[in-house]
Amino acid sequence: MTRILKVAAAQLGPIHLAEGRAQVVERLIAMLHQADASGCRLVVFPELALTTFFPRYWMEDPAEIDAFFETAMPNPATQPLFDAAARLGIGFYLGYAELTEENGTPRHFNTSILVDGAGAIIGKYRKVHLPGHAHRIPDVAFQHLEKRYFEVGDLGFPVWRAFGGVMGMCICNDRRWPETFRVMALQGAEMVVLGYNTPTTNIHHDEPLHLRMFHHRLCMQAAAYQNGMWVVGSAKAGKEDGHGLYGGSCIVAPTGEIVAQAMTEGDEVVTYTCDLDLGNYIKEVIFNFAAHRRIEHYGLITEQTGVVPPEDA
Ligand code: ING
Repeated sequence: MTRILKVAAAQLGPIHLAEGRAQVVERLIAMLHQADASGCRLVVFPELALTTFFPRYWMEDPAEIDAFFETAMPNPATQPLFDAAARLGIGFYLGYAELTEENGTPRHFNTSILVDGAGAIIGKYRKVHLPGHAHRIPDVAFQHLEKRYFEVGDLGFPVWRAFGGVMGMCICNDRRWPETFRVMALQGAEMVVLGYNTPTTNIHHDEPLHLRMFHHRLCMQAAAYQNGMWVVGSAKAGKEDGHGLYGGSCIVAPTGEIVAQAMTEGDEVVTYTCDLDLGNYIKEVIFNFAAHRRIEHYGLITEQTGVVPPEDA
């Protein structure tokens, strides 16, 4: 029997500094209902979906920084979202800033959770690939301080049996690193869902705008095809207090084809009826890992972090 999962990439428009979590959660619930009306059973919200993309700001006061984090999940602000999803029987992916405490030490992570149709959290992921910088860069329009505000994720790249298949999660910059998807594919992942907040401009390089969207799609399409999996990416988009984030939320088939994508930079629900068996022929032949991979030649990938070029002749 074909395993069908109708999924929604629930793209969020901008969240301004002045917008509280209650207002955002109302927007998320509205998109849940839209997705439900079209028969979706899984809704993918963006990275850091409860607040503005605060790593763009230099902050020094720990209380100011921690105000962007959730100390519990669900919590009073997000409980209405969990309740609405459970009433509808819809699962969801939610990205948020996680503040937790381990052995008396506060820990800060860029986190996502996978919640089932009964409102139970079945999986948690903490962002591994933190882009940007930890120091303040002078004379730029915005900062990208994920390395300052978050620790590197400590949960690896787990997968879960859910929604009739094997599901994986990642977050934003993770999609640019092929290791992310390969590690989950080696565990049988058939769909990886992710949220992202990607600035429309590059503060380090005068990069043509068309390349931003090209690279975003390239990463997800390559990952989908090379691992025979569905990839769903959901943006927080638009101008947040004047700072642009691009949209381009999309659903990518195991063939590498984009089968649905957002048209706007606002709140927009992008849906597709996914056949979870579509990637089988790709994984049984061309990317049959057991038949074709040669791990005896891949050692450098995990033994070496940076580049070591050959000695000068
Ligand atoms: N944002 C961006 C992303 O990976 C970035 C950062 C943009 C890195 C463009 C490289 C090039 O989509 C987050 N939040 O990771």
